[in-house]
Amino acid sequence: MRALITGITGQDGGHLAELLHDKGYEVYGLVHGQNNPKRLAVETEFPFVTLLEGDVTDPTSIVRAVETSQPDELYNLAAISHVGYSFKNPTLTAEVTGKGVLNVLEAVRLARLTDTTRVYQASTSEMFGGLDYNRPGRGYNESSLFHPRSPYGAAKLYGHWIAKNYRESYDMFVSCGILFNHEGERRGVEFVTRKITTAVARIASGLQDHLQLGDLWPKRDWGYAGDYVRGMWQMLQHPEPEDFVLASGETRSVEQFVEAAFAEVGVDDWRPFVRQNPALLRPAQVDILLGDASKAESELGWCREVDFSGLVQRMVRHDLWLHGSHDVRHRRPRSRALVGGAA
Ligand code: NAP
Ligand code: G4F
Repeated sequence: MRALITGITGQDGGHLAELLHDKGYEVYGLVHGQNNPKRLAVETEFPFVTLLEGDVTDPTSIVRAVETSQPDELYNLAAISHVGYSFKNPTLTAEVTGKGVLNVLEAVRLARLTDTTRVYQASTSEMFGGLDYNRPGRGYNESSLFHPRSPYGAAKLYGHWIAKNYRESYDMFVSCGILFNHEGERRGVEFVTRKITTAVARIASGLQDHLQLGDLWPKRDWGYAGDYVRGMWQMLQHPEPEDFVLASGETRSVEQFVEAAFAEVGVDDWRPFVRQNPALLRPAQVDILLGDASKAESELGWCREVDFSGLVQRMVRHDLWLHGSHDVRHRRPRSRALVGGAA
């Protein structure tokens, strides 16, 4: 089996490359930019991946990548994925995160692979928006109403609907995973969980004295990325292309994440180490996300293995190891992920 992953240099791209390689796939990955610093990290950590150059905003390059790799499965993970950044760069976000999906789907059609290539589209819980009027008690599921609250969410909603349109119009096997927040050792440090665990490790190691954050009250449904990429693969093994929610079914505030991360290094009174920076506030906020993954659990047999405390623990331990704490309790973690990314 051959798989092409767009977004190979991102968090999920790494986890998925590892999973598919372990399953015996020939793995291809798309890298964009003429001198992408993350390329070397992928080459070092995943030497088994064949890297192809291409940008989802450049249709020709995607057709070329699809024709070269002839994938049985195509995982479209490429995106501008940072919500805050999308407010500052809405046009670029629309091009990459929205129209990029169309370019990927068209590439499969132009390469005449609609009958053979199964496509996974990385949709998101950001499409729900977390408002009072559309919030179901048990959590958002595949039938819940969408109300995106950011240029990122709006671009993803276009990607979601064009993916469904290609499924219906051309009978393509295109499945959309509506994934709630998933984190881990490979998470970019621009996202709040990794920003927190990096800072906690550095504060504990005497390398930093405080952490600047935006809003502490928003709630997210946080899971572990390794569990979620397994769900992506399971969606493409399902007999029919459908949409599936992946979520933990629990929601916690940013403040609760901060508290749990500091507790890992024995700090109960974390407030002296945290300052709010108004520059980190967003023009519109998603107040609360909570997902209901019942469909994926019953139809795919998906379940998560890492719970919230396990997630926080492995991220803090990884960052303690990465940032040079000499405390013997901070053994090198089992993960092979070495790359934290730039601040
Ligand atoms: P990520 O770490 O931000 O990775 C995004 C990837 O997209 C990177 O490899 C990036 O490459 C690539 N990319 C950006 N612009 C591109 C372009 N013009 N052409 C080709 N590639 C481009 O995101 P992630 O956390 O792994 O998430 C994977 C996907 O799932 C994304 O689509 C994200 O929106 C979606 N999602 C994520 C979550 C989550 O909680 N992690 C939840 C729901 C949905 P460079 O880094 O080399 O620029
Ligand atoms: O970690 P975040 O940036 O993730 P967010 O906005 O929930 O988006 C992530 O999850 C989505 C799925 O729901 C994905 F589709 C998306 O690609 C991305 O992976 O922020 C989480 C919360 C927000 O409420 C944010 O305002 O943390 C708050 N926050 C507070 N201080 C901060 C910060 N977020 C960031 N990134 N940095 C801060 O300093």
